[in-house]
Amino acid sequence: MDLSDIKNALSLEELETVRVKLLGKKGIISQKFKELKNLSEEERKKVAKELNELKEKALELIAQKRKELEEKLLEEKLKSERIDVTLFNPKPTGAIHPITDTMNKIVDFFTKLNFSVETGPLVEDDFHNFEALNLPKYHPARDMQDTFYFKDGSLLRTHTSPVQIRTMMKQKPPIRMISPGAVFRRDYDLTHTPMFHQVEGLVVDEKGKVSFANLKFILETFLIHMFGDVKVRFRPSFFPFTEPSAEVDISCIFCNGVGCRVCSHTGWLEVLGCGVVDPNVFKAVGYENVSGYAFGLGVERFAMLLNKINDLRSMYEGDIRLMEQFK
Ligand code: 2U9
Repeated sequence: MDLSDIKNALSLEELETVRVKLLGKKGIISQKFKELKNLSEEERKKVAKELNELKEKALELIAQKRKELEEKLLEEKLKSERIDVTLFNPKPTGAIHPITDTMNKIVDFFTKLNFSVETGPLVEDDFHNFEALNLPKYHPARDMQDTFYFKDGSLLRTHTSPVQIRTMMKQKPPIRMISPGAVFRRDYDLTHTPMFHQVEGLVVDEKGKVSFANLKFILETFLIHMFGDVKVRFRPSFFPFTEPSAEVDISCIFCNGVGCRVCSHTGWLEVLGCGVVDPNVFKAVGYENVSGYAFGLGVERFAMLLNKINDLRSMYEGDIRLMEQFK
């Protein structure tokens, strides 16, 4: 009996074949055990001892060989899958995140119309996030349920509006600005994440120079730029910082306004809020004899509609398989 087959096995599969040949139910060693009964008692003892020793030896050699082959396999795998991260790749890999892409398209539209891009802190105070925006103490929007507060009373901004307040307080009118950026609300479901992005716009000039009609024209042009050939409608609404206020709908881009599940069979999708700036806001920043309009939108909502994304949470999981689809 020769155990050299074990040593000569070149792969784990070959080793398994050898193991079965030697130690399997019908294997050579098992067969020899069965033949013991044909021997005399004296010989049986002797042969049985030899067979047991042989079996032990075979098991030991197989275990040894298996370890060796597994290590070799792992080494080959590591070698073949090795990535040289220092290599220069002239072609950019990866993809632009759909939220970034949508944000860029929105910002591009307004910068081409001479809006400046303003930014501000993510951690805000009560005055800039609420008070100055005609959201007095005890207003429901200030609820702990919606806002992330710090122990010292500061908070994560719930909209980018404090940037407009800060801009007005450091500049004189006219103002023609957008404030793109991250905002935070305690919300988490299919269409809401605790951090999301807004773009808000503000235009302020001498009293009488800016009107709801200007606002309507800008937003209609913007929505057709973003969504193509859609109908746009303005519905009266309420916001503490604008009066009058409106919500803006586009005809459903999935069913062309006929009615489907996405638009809840209304034929319309709500995409924007807007209005004429409330005089209380101008009072808070010390502006006099001005009028203005403002609007706000959620970038994630635009990205979901434009890219047919139905679970927003997937956007923030960093799964490369998802991002591959946006190359
Ligand atoms: C100042 C004055 C007025 C910004 C506005 C909206 C209407 C609005 C929502 C859209 C989707 C928020 O992300 S969202 O949930 N926004 O409906 N925003 S008017 O008005 C301002 C802002 C700043 C000084």
